[in-house]
Amino acid sequence: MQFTKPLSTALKTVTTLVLSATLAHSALAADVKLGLAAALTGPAAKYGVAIKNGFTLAADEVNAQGGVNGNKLVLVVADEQGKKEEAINVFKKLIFQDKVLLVFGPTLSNSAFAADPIANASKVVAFGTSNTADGITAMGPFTFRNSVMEADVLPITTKAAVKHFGLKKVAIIYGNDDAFTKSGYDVFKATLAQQNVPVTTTEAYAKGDVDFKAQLTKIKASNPDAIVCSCLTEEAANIILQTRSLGMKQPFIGGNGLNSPKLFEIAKTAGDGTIMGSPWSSENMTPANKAFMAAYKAKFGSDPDQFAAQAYDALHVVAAALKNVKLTANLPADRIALRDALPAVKIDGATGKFAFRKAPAVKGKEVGYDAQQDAIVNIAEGGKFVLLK
Ligand code: 1QQ
Repeated sequence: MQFTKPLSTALKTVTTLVLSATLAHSALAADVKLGLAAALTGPAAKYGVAIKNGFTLAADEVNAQGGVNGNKLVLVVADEQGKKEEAINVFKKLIFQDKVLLVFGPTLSNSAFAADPIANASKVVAFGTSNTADGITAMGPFTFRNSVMEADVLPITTKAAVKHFGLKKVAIIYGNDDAFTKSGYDVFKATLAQQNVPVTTTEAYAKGDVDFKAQLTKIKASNPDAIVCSCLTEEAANIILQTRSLGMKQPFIGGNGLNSPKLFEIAKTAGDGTIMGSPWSSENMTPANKAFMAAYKAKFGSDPDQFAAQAYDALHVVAAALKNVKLTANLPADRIALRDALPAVKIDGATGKFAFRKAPAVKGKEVGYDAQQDAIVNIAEGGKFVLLK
């Protein structure tokens, strides 16, 4: 080697080389940042906090076992408050500022319809763990979900409820300004028509309503055998309580939104007899679910719910995909590589056997992936959901 440069310059070159070698090395065994946009405040926090807990538990488990390919998973959590505008802000922060590899969330379908287009435009996976409305994965090829859509769950739930109670006619109540409650309503309406169950009356309410007496009085007058409720948990709990105060004894049939312990914190045993479909049950005694439930209780001091279970499974799905991704520290390429590794993942998790299913085709558009998972039907007894046998 010829020493043509002054010594100080040569030293600088060496230092730079050493530094970049260190950087390249740390890029290989680095932190993998995964964003989580969840409703941690506001009414949807009933779901969002359980979701955050599920993710934290799973990430801690993966990291305790050495991470993924030696990389530590780091969750970057942001509160989207269950609001569309906040979901947009939080997605932008996670994608452009925090530079996460993927974004989990948001909590509500309503917010996903606002925020997921940003992820798709930025070629970053938006992975919903609680979005069950129709059309979520039609938003683009970067939208994935492991939440089972209402369209898959409600026909099974309705059939079981009709048989269990011998229902002849039902009334419907639903929220008409939320993507999830509206989508659940559309599915219930089609399902009831298909199963030849007449609807005595259909009543709607708006987000934030707390008094449902006007709608319930009409439902009472129509004398249904049961009430179908496409509602989020807090509204459902208040509707159930007000139904009882009007002297109505009908059982309820609901979707995914009802599957929260919060329903019973408010409605107590007034909710008994409610039938609801879900991929997850605390009575599902598979080794994976037993381990999940015990670990959750040990860490958070309370029992998990469906939303915690789906979040927990989603982290394990992404960890499984990451095992097959060679991270390069080229963020846009890594984001796409992770997207391409996801569809093949299959796991046996807290919610049972899980696989992805390509979303129904939309003309002229690329679509994402839905959950391929069986739903089970639960009934509320003594203030909690148990398997309907
Ligand atoms: C949705 C839902 C809610 C119940 C989320 C917690 O399923 O908004 O799609």
